[in-house]
Amino acid sequence: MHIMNANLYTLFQSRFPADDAAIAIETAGGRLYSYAELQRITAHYAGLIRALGVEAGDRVAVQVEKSAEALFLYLACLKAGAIYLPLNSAYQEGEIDYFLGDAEPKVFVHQPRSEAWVIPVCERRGVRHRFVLPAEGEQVKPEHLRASWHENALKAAPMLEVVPRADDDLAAILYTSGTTGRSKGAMITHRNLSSNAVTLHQFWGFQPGDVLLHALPLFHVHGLFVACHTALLNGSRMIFHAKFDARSAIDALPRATVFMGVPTMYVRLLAEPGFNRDVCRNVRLFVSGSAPLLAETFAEFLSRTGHTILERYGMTETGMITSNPLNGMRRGGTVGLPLPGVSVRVMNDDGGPCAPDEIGHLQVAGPNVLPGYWRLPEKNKEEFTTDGFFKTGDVGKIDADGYVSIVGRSKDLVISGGYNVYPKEIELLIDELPGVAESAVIGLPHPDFGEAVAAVVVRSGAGVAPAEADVIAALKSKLAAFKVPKRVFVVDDLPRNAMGKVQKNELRKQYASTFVV
Ligand code: MCA
Ligand code: AMP
Repeated sequence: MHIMNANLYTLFQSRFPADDAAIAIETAGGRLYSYAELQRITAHYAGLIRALGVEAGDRVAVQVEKSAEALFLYLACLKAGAIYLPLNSAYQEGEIDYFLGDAEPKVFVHQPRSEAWVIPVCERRGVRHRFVLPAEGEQVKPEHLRASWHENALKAAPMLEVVPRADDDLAAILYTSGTTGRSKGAMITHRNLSSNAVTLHQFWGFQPGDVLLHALPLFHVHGLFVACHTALLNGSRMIFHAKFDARSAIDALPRATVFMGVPTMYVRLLAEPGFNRDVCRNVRLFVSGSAPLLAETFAEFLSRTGHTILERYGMTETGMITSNPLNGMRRGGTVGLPLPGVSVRVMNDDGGPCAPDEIGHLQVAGPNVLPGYWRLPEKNKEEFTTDGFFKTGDVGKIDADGYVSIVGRSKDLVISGGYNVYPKEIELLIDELPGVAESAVIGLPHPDFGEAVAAVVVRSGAGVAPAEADVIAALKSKLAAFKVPKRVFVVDDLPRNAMGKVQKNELRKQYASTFVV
């Protein structure tokens, strides 16, 4: 009997262009990688993964800046049947230490600049193999050559076959912080990824000749899965910008047909006087997601460019859930309709279904939804309903036409520039600082990031009150910079309700105009 290989790489391979010279990636430095080269380098990378003794199901952790090679490393993990564990390049030692301890990867590929602390962390966590992969254009220093992922891989025998994987086998683990302050690994299967990729490719009408301007980071769902998967399934060229920069994006946009971004990127494009209809003349689709798109951004974009931004909604745990339609009505302020094959429902506090337009808890089921969290069986019970729906923690409604709107969150979460920040993780660190009795971390409206992180800190009775700059400096050494509060307010006490619970709503009101006028 012939059993289909459910490995996502097999799906990509079946869609790669027949023309070997077709370009897969164009970097900002002007380097072109053809689809043939993508496959050749990926095969070498997969060969090294195998040579290291990584077996199907073993984890490979990766914390590198965006580059074509970083994408090939992801593809090689798929091909070799390893579980890919991408980590934000901004994470600091303490954060990485936790992830390596929890996921127990066999291999860690990291950025050269963090070698000094990575070596002891890998030793402590029993990570057997360590390599470096520099950012695009970054020279490998001679002392790093021995540990260079790329150089070593090119010496390894290429892996030509694709390791067989079943639908439910894990392809990736992505850590998301939690309301307890402890990150949990979302286990993502080959089926989760392939079903969502095929759906989006079709739903967004990818067509021959599409070129994607890719300016998102490669270590989260939006940039790695949503953007790369649709482009790879289409055999498209991706113009890779290692970092989003509005002016560089404006220079590249005339050669692109599709752009995907977080709302901050749209706000920054609109802030450029040179951004206009002409720049967007060849673009057929602008997609926004990861955070709420403000109605004013949606409207200004339409008047400046003639384009209606297509807003969609998703989560690390579920991939994409809803999307405004390609051809039908794209309704600003909504995240569109459930994607084909994905079930979305709104439930009230008692667990019953909400009527149209009634606000409640959004829940989702479908082939895109994760099977559970890495080694956290109790979390799996909490986060799923008994009939198998995943509780998103988002609060919203569905109108009579089926359009979903998100109106809030039941989880204590701040989304800053498309990055999720869980207040609890930061509060735990602030509370350890000298002179601090307790703290509350909140999100405040911010013109660039949508929401920005701020902390309200209560001084302890006896001690010297901590200075704002000291709190920020202390956190910067422990946390990725995007999580560090942009402002810290020192107060005598926090507002509480009758039950003694801190009223963050009150704080949000009190400090609402911190970043906006
Ligand atoms: C950078 N900084 C930030 C953020 N980004 N602070 C708060 N929030 C942010 N998002 C800080 C840096 O730490 C630094 O601080 C200073 O701002 C300048 O940093 P720089 O690197 O120059 O910033 P940037 O390159 O301009 O970055 C802004 C950005 C970036 C382009 C909007 O944040 C970004 O790429 N966001 C996209 C995130 C994303 O891909 N999300 C998808 C997750 P300092 O000066 O103090 O060091 S997937 C997801 O959410 C689901 C599945 C979904 O639906 O998509
Ligand atoms: P993450 O855990 O980083 O994958 O972030 C997922 C969360 O981002 C969701 O639960 C939503 O709260 C939020 N999100 C994603 N897309 C949108 C959107 N279009 N509008 C509002 N919130 C969104």
